[in-house]
Amino acid sequence: MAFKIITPEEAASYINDGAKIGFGGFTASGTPKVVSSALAQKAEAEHAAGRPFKVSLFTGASSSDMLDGVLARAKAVKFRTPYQSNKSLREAINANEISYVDMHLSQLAQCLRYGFFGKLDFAIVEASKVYDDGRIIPCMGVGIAPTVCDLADKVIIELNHHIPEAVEGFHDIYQPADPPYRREIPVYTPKDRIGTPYIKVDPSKIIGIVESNLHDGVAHFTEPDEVTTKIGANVCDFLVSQLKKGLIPSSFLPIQSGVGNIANAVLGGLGSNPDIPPFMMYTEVVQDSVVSLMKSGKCVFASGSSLTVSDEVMDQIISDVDFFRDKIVLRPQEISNNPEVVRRLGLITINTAIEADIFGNINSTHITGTKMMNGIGGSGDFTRNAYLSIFTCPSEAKGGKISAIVPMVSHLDHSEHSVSVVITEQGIADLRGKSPREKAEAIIENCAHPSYRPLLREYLKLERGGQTPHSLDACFEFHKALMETGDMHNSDFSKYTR
Ligand code: 0RQ
Repeated sequence: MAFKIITPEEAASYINDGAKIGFGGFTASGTPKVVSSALAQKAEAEHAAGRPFKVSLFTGASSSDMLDGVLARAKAVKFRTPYQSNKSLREAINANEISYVDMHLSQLAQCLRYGFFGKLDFAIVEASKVYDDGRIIPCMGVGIAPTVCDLADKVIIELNHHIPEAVEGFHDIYQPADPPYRREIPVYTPKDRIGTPYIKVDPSKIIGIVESNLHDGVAHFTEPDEVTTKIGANVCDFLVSQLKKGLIPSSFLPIQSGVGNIANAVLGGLGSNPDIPPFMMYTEVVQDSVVSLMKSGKCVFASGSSLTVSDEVMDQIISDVDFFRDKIVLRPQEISNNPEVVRRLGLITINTAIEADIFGNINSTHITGTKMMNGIGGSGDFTRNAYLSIFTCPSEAKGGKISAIVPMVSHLDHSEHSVSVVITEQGIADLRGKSPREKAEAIIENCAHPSYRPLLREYLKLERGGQTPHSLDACFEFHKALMETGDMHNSDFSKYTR
């Protein structure tokens, strides 16, 4: 080995207060796991000695508790982008202790190259194999790893022995040229490989190799319940109806799906529906359900930025690497989520909303307009450029006290111009070709929970004309009722006049 083996503590010792660190990986998959804990301990020691210590973190997407959690609890995070889903970090963000920039995932690598975030001091990336000339084979998540290895002054590699060297060949590493020299990204089908199976790092920048032997720690999804199963069935019914009408080509189109319990149930539904032909995925996260669909032959190929699977499923993949090698490609997120490629391939995109309004605008990120949940993630990269963009959510949350269908979203992530279809367990609102008034009728009638439909209709009666019949006095009455009484059912539209 041409590089020095160092301990996590030695790696952390090079990192000083104010450092900007770019991490490889995407979700927990491929996220470095051990230097971050040593860094958290260093931060705590520095704080105990009365000295400041905070760093800026740039990752692919969410990471894991081994990175975001330990550093947030050590109060060691100054700045964070582009996405997170960690409880401790979320609490610190919402307590305004961390500067959090919620970004489209496809844009981060290029924004770093353009210099929009200043200079990166360190890259910390996980690898399954390191060659003496500086080529590294990532683990099962790529994210922004190639870009941060190029841009950072110093590189620390975590060599994770849990992922076998045999995963070499799963990755396709490609970075586009920057404007004004960028050409088209030559991905014409989800299977196309356009780059190298390795990341090339300048060997002179590698400080050392830290060894680890750890799972990613991805938890199993909960089994679909009645509501998520019904949402999955509604998505399938909709797609089958589109196939039968010839509005989706009979060979079908590649699918993108978000993460989470609903997305898992939707994919399960697609897998068991005999009217859906075998399909490919062009997505960011390949999750447990996709692996099952590959084994059954329903999903024939998946392109993503990570294999975000439970530890048990990862072990199955590792023990059967040759079965999966020609069925999966792992790309940097600026390619897996690239708007140009998404538009060209004609994706059917399925993402989850926190709330939708009656005109088809979507809030994916903020609770009651103020508190950050996770972030927009890749949902905007895909939605805006989809062949068919679908948003799913249960019609109500928190035991019915919250309606997911509201008069006006309290935060806007995806506008009505980008959203083709809204689906809840109640039904399907196909918004294509509909005016705002027609959209409102379809969403209230088909998607809202029956206990909220009369209130939503009362809201519409307050309209004062115009293309989009809002009442700006009353549009947040649902949210006000929730904040004041704890239940959106207590919305009272009689206090507003037309
Ligand atoms: O709360 O955790 O306390 O039970 O939100 O909601 O229904 O379990 O759904 O896990 O799929 O998450 C939009 C957050 C949905 C996610 C969101 C509460 C609800 C529950 C979770 P509890 P569910 P999911 C790919 C694409 C944006 C990024 C994206 C997300 C918790 O899908 O972050 O799409 N998406 N990325 O009770 C108050 C409401 C609520 C609500 C739900 N209206 N008000 N609470 N909840 N609706 C991923 C990547 O980019 C990597």
